[in-house]
Amino acid sequence: MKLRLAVVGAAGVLVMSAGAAAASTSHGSNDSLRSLGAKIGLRIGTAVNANKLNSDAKYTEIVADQFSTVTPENVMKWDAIEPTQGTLNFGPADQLVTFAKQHDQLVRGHTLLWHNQLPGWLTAGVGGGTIDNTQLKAILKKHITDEVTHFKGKIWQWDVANEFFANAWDPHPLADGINGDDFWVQHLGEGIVADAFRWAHAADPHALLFYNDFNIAGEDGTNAKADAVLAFAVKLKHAGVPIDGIGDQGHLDTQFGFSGTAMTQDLQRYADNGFKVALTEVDVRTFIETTDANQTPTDQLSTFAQPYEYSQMLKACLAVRSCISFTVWGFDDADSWVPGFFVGEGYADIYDVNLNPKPAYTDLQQDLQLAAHGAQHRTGSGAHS
Ligand code: 9MR
Repeated sequence: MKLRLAVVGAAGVLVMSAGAAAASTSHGSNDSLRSLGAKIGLRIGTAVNANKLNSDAKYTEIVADQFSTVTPENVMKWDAIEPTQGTLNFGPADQLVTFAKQHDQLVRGHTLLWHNQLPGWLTAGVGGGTIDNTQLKAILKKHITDEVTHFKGKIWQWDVANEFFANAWDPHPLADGINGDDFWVQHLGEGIVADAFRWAHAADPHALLFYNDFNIAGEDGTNAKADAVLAFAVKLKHAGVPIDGIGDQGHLDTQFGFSGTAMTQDLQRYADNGFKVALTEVDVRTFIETTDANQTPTDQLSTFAQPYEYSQMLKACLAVRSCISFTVWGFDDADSWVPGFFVGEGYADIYDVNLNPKPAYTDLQQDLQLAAHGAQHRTGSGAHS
């Protein structure tokens, strides 16, 4: 079913249409993030909570109207796709893919190879010794092949491998920066990353294949992780591994420093080495009054820092021609993963808990307006006028 929307105010507030005056939503209303991004070839995306899509009308309208690419927040992960070994459950992900097609959106597939959200039968089998490493590799190959084949032709970018590199706090990095404690690296060695790209490419040769991670575009003080990812990706490319792009997740926290300049430089460095780049999971969290359901920040200054960091990330993407999509990791605070993962933090998204746009939304919209149209020419600024 196509959603019909009518009025979208300057701040992106949606008003339901009763009928004939409704504008088609397939390309978003005029001031929507997606429409503005489209003018410069940039896709604006969101992670989608599949439980809300088509069941919460306002949520669904915003997804349709504001975004030109969608990422399933959870329903394409292995535990969702194969909760019981051999029984594949593509239903919820198929619904999102159908929705995206109806609304002229492209899909970022997320994610094929990760240490998290693995099916219980798999981790139990490996832990209990009933799945040995040879079997594990065959099971993984089947998983990637089955999933990519199922969605063949319907996925724009796949996050093939996710979060393989060590952070400063991880105790056992390998020589090239890969996390030696990663589940897959421990069992199958780091060559499994290249295998995953090859298997995905064999199943859908037209999908863009991405390596996805956090703190790999200027957020890491030493830049060691970004350096390691770049060197690794270049090595794969030279070895003929089908890797097209690098995704920086962009999960920021206002309590840490952040340099938009460093992000721009790192994104450009990937681009200069022949990779497409994408901001894949953008959000900016801060400390909140935890007793307040509205996720009000504890510090007034963070209500300025939060939209500022969004804007800096978008500008970094805008500055790099190979940056082809900018995706927020959920658009509303009510659905954010942040309060459940970081004690005392929230306010991470661009819409509030009641699905109203926040200053971060307006900042992104203004940045895109300027990128799309430039500033209006001044009149009356001449010496004699
Ligand atoms: O937002 C996702 C949350 O709903 C899940 O519970 C969580 C489980 O691992 O994964 C979250 O998404 C993650 C993404 O898939 C990969 N990068 C980090 C994201 C936030 O944890």
